[in-house]
Amino acid sequence: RNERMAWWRAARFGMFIHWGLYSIPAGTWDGKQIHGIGEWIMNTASIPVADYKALAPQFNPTGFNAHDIVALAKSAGQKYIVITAKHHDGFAMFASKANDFNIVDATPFKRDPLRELAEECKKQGVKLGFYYSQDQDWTAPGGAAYKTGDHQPPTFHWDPAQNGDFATYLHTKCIPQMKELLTNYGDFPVVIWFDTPTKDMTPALAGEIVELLNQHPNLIWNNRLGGGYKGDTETPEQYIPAQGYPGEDWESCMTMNDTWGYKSYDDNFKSTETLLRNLIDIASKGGNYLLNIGPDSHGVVPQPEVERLQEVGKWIAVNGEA
Ligand code: FUL
Repeated sequence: RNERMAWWRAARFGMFIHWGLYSIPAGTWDGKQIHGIGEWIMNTASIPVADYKALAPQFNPTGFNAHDIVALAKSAGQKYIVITAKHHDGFAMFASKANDFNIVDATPFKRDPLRELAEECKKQGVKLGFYYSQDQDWTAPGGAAYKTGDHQPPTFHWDPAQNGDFATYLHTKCIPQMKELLTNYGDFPVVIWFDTPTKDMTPALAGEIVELLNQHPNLIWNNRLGGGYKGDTETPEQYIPAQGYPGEDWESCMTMNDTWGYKSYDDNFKSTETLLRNLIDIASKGGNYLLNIGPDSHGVVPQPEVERLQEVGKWIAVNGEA
């Protein structure tokens, strides 16, 4: 374990990337600004599955440039990147034979950004991990959903197209896609970042995923798989624990504004000074800082985020590694 965690413990600072179809509505649906975090828009606005899926043919993010994103992370002093391979909306940002709701098969873009990032990360010496929403999936039948709108228990689904059996979803989409992610990208991923487990993820079902993870003994995964598994890392979200987590590996993930996925009108950006103070606070308590960027629907990183990362990097260059 210590050997496996060594690079991660030394890294201190990483880049989180939330990017997907939700960058198209960018916080607005049917002319209304939708409250809350941008990547949750399908759930918060109860968007029907067919309407949400209709975003895919509009997704052509030709401004995406893996070289520049990896170079940006490097210039900021970030040692690893974790990108949303699939968020709760169920859309795969990678080539997937297991499910055709993916960026290669369902969009005019037809490129696999994860592959491009993997190649650049290898070239530029940055590590790459994948976020994968293993439990919530709002477009696959049987995928779980959290309630944020007026959805009815027990499933919290809002569209009959979401109804189905969770184990079937797991066996036909989640596990096959995890296999793709774990085998198709060369040296990567070094991290799998799970999220938002529900009670659907029983110990037995989670155990099937763990069996797969165990075939990759150097892989680091977080404490959000579900089914009672603790994983390798604690994941305080949007806060810095006062005492850290003595004796544990932990990573505070945080946004620069108030959303993970791009929202066109969220300009509530923290100052570079605040970001630096967070980095120093976290590092001094033995944790890692996973700081998010949210590229827009063209694949372009918002300028306020670029500027802040570059300024953080300049401070690190002058004042030494955190
Ligand atoms: C949360 C998710 O529901 C958010 O959308 C985001 O991905 C955050 C990092 O984790 O729990």
